[in-house]
Amino acid sequence: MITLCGFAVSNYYNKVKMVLLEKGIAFTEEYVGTGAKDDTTLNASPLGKVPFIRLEDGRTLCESEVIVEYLEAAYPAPALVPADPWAAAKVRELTTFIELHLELVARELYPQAFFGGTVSEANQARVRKLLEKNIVAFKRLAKFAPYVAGPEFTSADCAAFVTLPLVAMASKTIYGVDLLAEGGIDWKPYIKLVGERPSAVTVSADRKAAQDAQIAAIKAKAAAAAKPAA
Ligand SMILES: N[C@@H](CCC(=O)N[C@@H](CS)C(=O)NCC(=O)O)C(=O)O
Repeated sequence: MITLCGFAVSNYYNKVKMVLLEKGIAFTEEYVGTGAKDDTTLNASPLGKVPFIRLEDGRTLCESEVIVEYLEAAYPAPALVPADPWAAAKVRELTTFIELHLELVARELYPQAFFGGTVSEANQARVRKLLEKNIVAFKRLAKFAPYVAGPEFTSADCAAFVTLPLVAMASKTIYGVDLLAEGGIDWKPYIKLVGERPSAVTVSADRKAAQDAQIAAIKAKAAAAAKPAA
């Protein structure tokens, strides 16, 4: 059985998990946090990023989109990428756009948007310019008809489902404006549609449970630190 390593709050982890669920592939999950220093983790994921997968014979693979492509090749049915090479490339083009030009740019905002850190005003301004430009470009490619690549649900939807709300939330928190919506991407009905799929329901419920547990742990730590020594 495949082991999916990482954690349920990670968007890239959740993209792969959604693909596994959509394809009905048997898998187990193993918690691996970021910043690992041990050889076993670094041999599997040399930058210590999640997710990565481990096969039963111990072979490992990192980089979420590479994992998705492996799963598509090894478990072709149900297909999440069209058989036609051009249509397949268009699906991959969208995933690349979503991850490279939206997520990776918005990620620079996460320390302040989600983790209580700060992002300098200069960086906020730089990221905003880039995001605005990239969102216009994404709008030219995305179909939302009703799925991001057209009438069929594809692996690009697994990327879009876990990414678009993050980009919207991060920009709303930092700039007070949901840059996706402002750029004319009506992402909420799309997320609602995809969110009704059993794979998405599972991913979202697991992510919420993991987020709630994280918040509870932070609160417990703060309460313990505030307690006067006996
Ligand atoms: N390109 C990688 C990105 C994975 C990634 O950035 N994962 C985050 C969690 S969502 C992570 O591991 N961050 C820790 C780090 O960058 O050191 C992929 O697609 O798997």
